Amino acid sequence: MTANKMKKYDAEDIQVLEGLDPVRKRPGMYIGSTGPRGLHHLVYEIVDNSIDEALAGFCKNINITIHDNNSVSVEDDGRGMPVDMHPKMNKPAVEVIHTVLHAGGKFGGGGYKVSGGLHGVGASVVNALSEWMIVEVKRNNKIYRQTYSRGGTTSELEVVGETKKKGSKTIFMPDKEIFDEIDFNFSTLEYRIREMAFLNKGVKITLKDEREEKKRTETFYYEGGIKEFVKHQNKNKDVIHKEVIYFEVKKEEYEVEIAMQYTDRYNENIFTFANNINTQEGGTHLIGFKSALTRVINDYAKRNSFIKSNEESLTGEDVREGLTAIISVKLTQPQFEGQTKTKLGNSEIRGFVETTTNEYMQIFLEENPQQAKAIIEKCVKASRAREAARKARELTRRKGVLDSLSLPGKLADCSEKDPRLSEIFIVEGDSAGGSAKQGRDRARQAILPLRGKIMNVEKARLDKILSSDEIKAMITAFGCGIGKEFNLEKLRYHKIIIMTDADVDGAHIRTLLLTFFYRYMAPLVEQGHVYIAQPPLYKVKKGKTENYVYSDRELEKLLNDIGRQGISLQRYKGLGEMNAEQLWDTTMDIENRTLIQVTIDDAAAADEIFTTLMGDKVPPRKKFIEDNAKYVTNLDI
Ligand code: 28F
Repeated sequence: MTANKMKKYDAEDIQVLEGLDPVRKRPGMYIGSTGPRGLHHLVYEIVDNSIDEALAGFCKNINITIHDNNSVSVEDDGRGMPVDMHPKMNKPAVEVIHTVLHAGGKFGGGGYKVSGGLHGVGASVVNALSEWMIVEVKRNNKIYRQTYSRGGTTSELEVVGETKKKGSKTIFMPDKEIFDEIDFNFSTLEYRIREMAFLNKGVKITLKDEREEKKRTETFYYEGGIKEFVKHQNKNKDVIHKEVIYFEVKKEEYEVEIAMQYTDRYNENIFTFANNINTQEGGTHLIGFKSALTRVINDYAKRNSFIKSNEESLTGEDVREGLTAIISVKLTQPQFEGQTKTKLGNSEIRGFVETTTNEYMQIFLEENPQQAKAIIEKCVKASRAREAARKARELTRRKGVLDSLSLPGKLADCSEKDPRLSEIFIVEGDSAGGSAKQGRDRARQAILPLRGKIMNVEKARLDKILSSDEIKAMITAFGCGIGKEFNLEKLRYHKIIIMTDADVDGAHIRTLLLTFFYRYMAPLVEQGHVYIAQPPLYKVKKGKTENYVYSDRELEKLLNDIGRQGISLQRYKGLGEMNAEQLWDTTMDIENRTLIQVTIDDAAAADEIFTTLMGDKVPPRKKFIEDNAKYVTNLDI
C-alpha cells in the first residue's frame, strides 16, 4: 500500500471534538490507570505518532530519552507536524493536535491511511496529564516551538531557529498531581519499543536512559522485521526446522505479514497485531491463520502418508504445538472490539489471511520436504500425546481426582461458597501450612500447603504434568480445569495467593507456580486472580511496641523515625518462623496485609521471560539474571 506521498495533508484534516478536562478528571478512561502502566502508556502514545509517520514512509529514526528528572523526550525525522492555521479553530495545527481531544486525521479519512494510535487521541492526552510539555517542529526550513501544560498552552507557537532538517520532537514531564509515582522502568519501555521496531522493519528506534546509576542506551533496528521477532522469541528454545517461514502480501486496502517457526516446546506462542496494536484478544486475522494452518498441515500429512486417511485429523492444538508465530496486518479502517478493544473485528481480513496462509504454507511445505517432515512429525506426536493426556485425564477423572467433587486431602477448604468472596493460599511447606490453617479466616480462606518444589512445566508435556500430585491438587482445588479445557467460570476462589518464604527457594517455588499458571491457566493471570502475599521481612521491637516492616526501605524509614537505640531486630527468613497469630496479623488479615497482583502487560514479554528463566538454556538465564539482578530488592542470600 503506497503512502499518501502525493496528496498534501494539513490543518483542515484535523477533526475537532472536545476539550481536555475529562482527561484530567478520569485519566483511567484514556490511559488505563495512573499507576506504572498508565505512566508508560504516555510514552507509547507519543511514540505511536512517530511510528505513524514511519508507517506513512516518511520517518526512519526515532529517539526516545528518559531524562534525569524523569521527563521523557521523543524525536523523529518525519515530515514535522503541520503548523499552518486550522481554519475552524484559527490556531496552528500543531496547537490543535495538542490541546483538543480526538484531534488528528486518524479520526476521519484524512491524514494517515494506516494509524497505530489506539484511538488517535495520543498527543492531547499526554499534554493533559503532563506538568509541562515542549513541542519542536522542524519544517519549512524553520524550527517552531510551543509549550503546554495540563492540557493548555503556555506559549504561542514561535519560530526559534532555521534548519534544513525535518521532524518532530516532544518533551513532557508527567504530572505528579495525576501519577502516584513518576519512575520510568527501562525494561518496560524496552519490551514495547523492541516490539515496535520488529513490527516496522527498517525503522531505527533508540532508547536512552540519562538517569544517574541507570545510564544505558539500546538501539532497535530490524531489517528482517517480524522474521527477526520470531528468531528473538525462539532464541532460547530448540527449533525443529532451520528457517523462519515468512510471507508478506500487500493489497491496496490491507497488508498481511506472517513469520513462524516451530520449536520442540509444547505451548503455542502466537502474537497478533493490527496497525502495530497488539491484538491480545485475537480476532479475524488469527481465526483466518488458524483455520488455514490446520487445513494445510492435515492435507500435507495425509497426501504424504504421515497420517492414514482413515486416522482422525490433527486438531488445531496439534498443529500449533510449539509454534511461535507473529501475524501482523495493516488496514485503513480497523475495527477494534472486545473487552480491552484489542480484538480485530474486520471480517474481510479473515478470508484474506486464510487464503494467503493457505497458499504460502503449501508452497513452503512442498518446496522444503525435510523441514515439512520435521513439522508434520511434531504435529503427529502432539496428537498422540494429546490422546495419551486425554486417557490420563479420563483415568484420573474416573478416580475422581481432577474434578472438584473430591478435593485433595491436603486442602483446608473455606466454608464460603461464593468464589468472589473466597481466596486460597498456596503455602510453601507443611509447617507454614499448619500455621496458615490455624490462623486463617475459615469462612473465606482456604489453605493448600505445597510440599517442596513443583515440576517445571516449561519443558514438560501435559500427560507428564498430570502425573504430579501437587499440580493435580491445585487443578482440583481451583476447579476450573487446565489448557483448552480451562473454564474461568468454574474457578472456586477469585484470589489465588502464593505465599512462600522471602528467600531464594521461596522465589523459585513462586516462579515455578507462575510458570504453571501462565502456561496452563493463563486466563487466571490475565484476569488478575493471581496474587503474591507479602510476609514481613523484619520485626522491630522497641520497649513494648512491635513493628513489622516489609522492605529494607521501610526499615530505614522506621529506624529514622523511632531511633536506633534499644531496638531488637528480627529478620524473618521463612514463614515458619511466625506463629499462626503473627502470620495472620502480618500476611493474611485482609485489614493489614499487602498483596501484589500479578499482571501480564505483554504476552510476548512474559513468554520471553518464562522461556529464558525456566527453559533449559543456561547462558541466557545467567545473562537475564545478571542484567536484572540490580533491580531486585530484598533478595535473601
Ligand atoms: C515526537 C512525536 O508526533 N510526529 C508526527 C507528523 C507528521 C504529520 C502529521 C504528525 C493532520 C491530520 C494527519 C506532516 N505533513 N512525533 C510526532 N509527525 N502529524 S505527528 O500530520 C497530522 C495530520 O492527520 C504530517 C504531512 N502530512 C502529515
